[in-house]
Amino acid sequence: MNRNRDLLAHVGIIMGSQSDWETMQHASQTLDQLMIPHQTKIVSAHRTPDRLRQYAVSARDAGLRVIIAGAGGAAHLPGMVSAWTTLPVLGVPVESRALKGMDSLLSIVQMPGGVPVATFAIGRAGAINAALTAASILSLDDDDVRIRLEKWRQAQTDNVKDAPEG
Ligand code: RP5
Repeated sequence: MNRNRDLLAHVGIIMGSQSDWETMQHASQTLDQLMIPHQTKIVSAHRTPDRLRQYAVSARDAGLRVIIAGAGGAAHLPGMVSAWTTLPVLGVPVESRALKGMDSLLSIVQMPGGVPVATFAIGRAGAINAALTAASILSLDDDDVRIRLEKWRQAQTDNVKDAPEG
């Protein structure tokens, strides 16, 4: 609902390929639940390097406050975005077919000192948690976001059953 309203977006979700959307849609859905305006774009470190640079260097002036970057395999997207911006970059390793996302995870997490990427779990859990962390960052100076985030977490707690069914 709040997706791709670029002028209002506080969070940018980028991914290396259309094939990453299956995973990254969970970040977008989580931000939707929290009513946080965000934009989604395909930006590839390898296939569209100029688009990557342009996106990263203009992100802060465009109003973005956090970037969530998902990629798989030789997952250089989050690190290269961080090389071009001082905004917080949250990296989501997408599960690859060949190596089940271990390649993505290690590519994203092993950044050299001085160029940070906050790295999350492989796949859906990582995408959700990156969105929740983006919300947490925004909540530092936005009480409306803080309240919606607290309600989201409380609803999650309330939905845990006492015992398994079936
Ligand atoms: C990476 O290569 C993308 O992030 C994607 O996870 C992976 C495979 O891309 P496709 O070949 O499916 O486009 O750059």
